[in-house]
Amino acid sequence: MLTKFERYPLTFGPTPIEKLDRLGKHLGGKVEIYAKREDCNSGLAFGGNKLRKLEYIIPDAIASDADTLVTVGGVQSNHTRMVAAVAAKIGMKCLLVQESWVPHQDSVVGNILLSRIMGAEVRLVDDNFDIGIRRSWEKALDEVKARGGRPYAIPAGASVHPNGGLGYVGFAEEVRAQEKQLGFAFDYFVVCTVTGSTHAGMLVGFAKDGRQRNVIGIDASATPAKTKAQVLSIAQHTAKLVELGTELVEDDVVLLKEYAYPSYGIPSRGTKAAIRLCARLEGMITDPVYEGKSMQGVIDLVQKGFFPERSRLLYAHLGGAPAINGYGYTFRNG
Ligand code: 5PA
Repeated sequence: MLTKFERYPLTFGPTPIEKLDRLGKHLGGKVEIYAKREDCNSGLAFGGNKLRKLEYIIPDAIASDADTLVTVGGVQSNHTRMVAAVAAKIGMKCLLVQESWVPHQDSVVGNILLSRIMGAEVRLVDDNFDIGIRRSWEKALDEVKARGGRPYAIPAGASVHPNGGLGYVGFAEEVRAQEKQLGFAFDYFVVCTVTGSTHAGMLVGFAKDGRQRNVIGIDASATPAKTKAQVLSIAQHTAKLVELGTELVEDDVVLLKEYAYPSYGIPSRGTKAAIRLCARLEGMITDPVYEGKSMQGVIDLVQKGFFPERSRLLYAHLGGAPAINGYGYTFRNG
């Protein structure tokens, strides 16, 4: 589906699929749980989902003769850390706008620390969480121009960029190839959703064999209406780009909003319990902002019998572990 698009390789190649046997047994053994380890996808600053997206964006940045990548996220944004790493790797400058999406966040450890070490210019801005186009980011783009630079604009999460959905179309194609080797097909895919292009790309990729409604999005934005609308619009745009040939509709976007409480970036007691359980049974680290919430979703849905017996589900582990350093106090007793 992606052969006509230029790709700048930033990842190691197909990511491994690992069976989470102890977690599956602990939850009753009625379903099989697997994880696709997108968190181990690259040597660039601990990797994660943004690299798949950036692989289809960077060719345009290079062609546009830009010299500075400019993007935006919260203080502990994984996305901004990934853009800083890519800028270093391709020899561009990097300006990161880090907004106050989460209250009381530690701004000297975790992702922001890594971005600073990689030489990005980090700008702290006192604006609250929103997945839309940010004024602070537009201002930063203007400033780079005013000082004679050539900015390249990457929106939050690389999502509403015209090519933002392509990377996760590739994820679905990769899974299809791995299913052939494994000798079975997955019944469900679980994905954490915030700015939307990860989920949207998967919808387009899995729509190819009619499985788009088997993609279960777990909202971590706590603004689910906005996130759902953004997933749908990115999916529809991406479907046109890849000439999918089928129209994606609102009902194709399955987005569960039950696990995002109390708010974006704040882990609930259930999220913290999920992080601990997964770490203690599988040695797999999930974070309090994203993957801990989607893991909480997996655990709760399995326990509730949401998935029919003998289902095989594939949890997309999208990265994000460095952010846990910003939550040291929360886990001070383990
Ligand atoms: C993020 C996003 P989407 O934004 O594509 O929906 O992906 C959600 C997601 N898991 C899931 C991890 C580890 C993520 O980092 N992160 C954002 C960031 O600024 O880091 C874009 C919000």
